[in-house]
This record gives sequence, structure tokens and C-alpha cells, in this order.
Amino acid sequence: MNVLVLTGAGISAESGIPTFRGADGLWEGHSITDVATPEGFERDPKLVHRFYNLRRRRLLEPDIQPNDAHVALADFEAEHRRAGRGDFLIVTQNIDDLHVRAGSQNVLPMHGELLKARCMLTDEVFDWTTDLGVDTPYPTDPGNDRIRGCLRPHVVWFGEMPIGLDAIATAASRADVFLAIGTSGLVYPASGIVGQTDTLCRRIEINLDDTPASPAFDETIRGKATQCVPEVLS
Ligand code: BV8
Repeated sequence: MNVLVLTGAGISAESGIPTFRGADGLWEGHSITDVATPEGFERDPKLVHRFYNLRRRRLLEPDIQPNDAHVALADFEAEHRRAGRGDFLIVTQNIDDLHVRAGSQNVLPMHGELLKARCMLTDEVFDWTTDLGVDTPYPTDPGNDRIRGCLRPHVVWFGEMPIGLDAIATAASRADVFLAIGTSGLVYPASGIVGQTDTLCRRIEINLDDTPASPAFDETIRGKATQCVPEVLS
């Protein structure tokens, strides 16, 4: 049985990471176009770096931990793999690292990763746990000072190509079960993944509320991820 999971901001909400839609389209007080588009970065790189530095520092604070939904997915994957029951992949729209910290092995971060930075000259990607800024561009490896001033967050902004679309389409076409957890179904192409699954695939949506994608699912489970995910996977 091949399982494909799609997660959105709702699975990290109970870990203390704010969702996007809940803040009436504003993002920590900023409009998406100002902080999550290439044009916004071009216009004001310091504002964008400040926005991501704030979120990166918050993610690294000790009270931000994987929750029961992240852990249930990791435990299910380990057993699924041990028993040789088929493929298991988590495609996440989130740029936090909570799935990996929970122990998930096969995670595809289609919108990039907050704890990584990318050189705009070479596309080299660095693990990054300190502040990024136009005047403090040093990667964790001091040997790379040649990329001074050329770093950006390794995240997919609106208008940019998400990561791993081919692998996602393949996993969707092979999935026997598709589980969408905590996503509003508003952002494309993530919202289109359910449509890439086979008609025989069992599509399940876990969310607090109905979403525009809900009609595409065979089963909609309403409730908090930390309660519903462990129940569905048990
Ligand atoms: C692309 C990284 C071309 C950065 C992000 C007009 C119409 C339709 C589409 C478009 C349009 N104009 C432009 C587009 C395309 C655009 C798009 O979709 N825009 C939207 C706003 C309309 N998409 C793009 O630009 C993408 N690129 O299209 O390239 C292309 C594509 C394919 C092939 C060829 C070319 C790039 C999109 C990626 C943008 N980057 N993040 C960063 O994070 O800083 S997206 C960002 O917002 C997040 O990563 C996240 O993915 C998204 C928010 O979505 P959700 O994760 O669903 O979160 P949300 O808050 O919305 O919902 C939370 C849900 O959880 C809610 O339903 C809530 O009820 C639920 N919930 C809350 N708490 C709980 C819970 N559920 C359970 N338990 C709880 N406790």
C-alpha cells in the first residue's frame, strides 16, 4: 500500500508556528507580495531577510517542537517501511523542520527549507541557523566567503517553481492512500496534487474546517491534527 501525505501550515500550528490564512492574508504583519516574492526581495532585501531571520530564530527556540501529529506520521512510516508495506512519502508545504525532527525519513519540502540558504550566483545550498542579511552573508563554513552578499533564503516564493514536482506527480499517480493534513488548499500547485492521484486512490483530508479542495476527497475528517492524525494512522 503506497501512502502519500501532503502537509500544510495546520500540522505545525499546534507546535506554535502561526498559519498563513489565519492571519487574514497578512503574514506577521506583512503582505505576501512584500516578503514572499522575488520582486519583494529585489525591492527590499533587508525587509525580507528580517522576516525570515525572525521566523528562523523562532523555529530554533526550545518551545517549538514536533507535535503528536508529526510523531504519529514518523512512527507510521517506520512501521510501514519495516513491514515492507509499500512506499511512504511526506510532501510538505511547510519550511519548518518539524517532520525531520520528529523522525520522518522520506520528506519532500516542496516550498524549501527555512534552515537553509542558497547562493544566488552558484545555487549552492547551505545549512543555515543564524541570521541572513545583505551585510552578514557568511555561511556556516567560513571557507566560502567568496559568496559575500549573494545569499537568499532557500525557500520557494510566490511565482517561483516549487521543488520536486516530478517526484510528487509520480508519487501521486502511485498512491493507494493520499492524506492531506492542515492545508487550506489555496496554494497551487500543492492544491493540485489530489487531482494527480488515481481514481482508485483513497483520498482523506484532515482539517479543522472545510476547504476549497474538500469536494475532491473521499473522506473529510474535521478536528485538530494532533488528535485526528494519530487516530487515522492507528
Ligand atoms: C508557481 C514558502 C509556477 C515561503 C510558500 C491565482 C490563482 C491560483 C493560483 C495562483 C494565482 N496567482 C498565482 C498563483 C500561483 C501561486 C498561488 O497558488 N498563489 C495563491 C496565493 C493564490 N503559487 C505559486 O506562485 C507557486 N509557484 O505556481 O510556479 C508553476 C507551478 C507549477 C508548474 C509550473 C510553474 C509557489 C507557491 C509557494 C509559495 N511559498 N511558502 C514561506 O513559507 O515563507 S506558500 C506558503 O503559503 C506556505 O508554504 C503554505 O504552503 C502556504 C499556505 O498554505 P497552507 O500550508 O495550506 O496554510 P494555510 O495557513 O493556508 O492553511 C492552514 C490550514 O490548516 C487551514 O485550512 C486551517 O483550517 C488548518 N488548520 C489550522 N490549524 C489546524 C489545522 N488543521 C488541523 N489541525 C490544526 N490544529
